[in-house]
Amino acid sequence: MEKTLLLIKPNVVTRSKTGEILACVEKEGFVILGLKHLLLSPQEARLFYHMHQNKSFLSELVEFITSGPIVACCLGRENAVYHLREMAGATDPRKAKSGTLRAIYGTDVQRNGVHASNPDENPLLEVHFFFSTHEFLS
Ligand code: 3AN
Repeated sequence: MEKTLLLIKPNVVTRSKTGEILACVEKEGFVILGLKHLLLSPQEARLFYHMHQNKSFLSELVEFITSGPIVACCLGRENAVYHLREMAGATDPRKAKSGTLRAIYGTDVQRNGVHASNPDENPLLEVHFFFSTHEFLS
């Protein structure tokens, strides 16, 4: 079973919509292999988003993702990385297809509700950023 990482961002968690998102992913055939509620430090957020270190929006992104609790979820299913990206929708919720998580729960390109691992950015490494091997089912 392929694994991927879903992050439910502060703008969703603080509105108590975490359960809705978890229900949506389970309905799409994902198995919740690991689940964690946490508050990232700015240092951890910069490490997680290291691929964006030269982007103009990095400081805003770090400020937002550390502004409140997030939920990290290791999800499994066949073609998990591809399917979760499809469910998440385009980075900018205003451009995301209707019915996608970002179209429903996002408000702008930064407060876009969820992170779904990018196939080019090593999804398993992202899972291990949040979970040690005894913290998720394989
Ligand atoms: P995705 O999450 O769809 O793979 P990336 O990897 O380009 O998109 O961006 C990572 C995160 O950085 C996005 N989820 C979003 O929160 C934030 N982001 C991307 N582009 C911008 C931007 N122009 N302004 C502010 N935040 C952005």
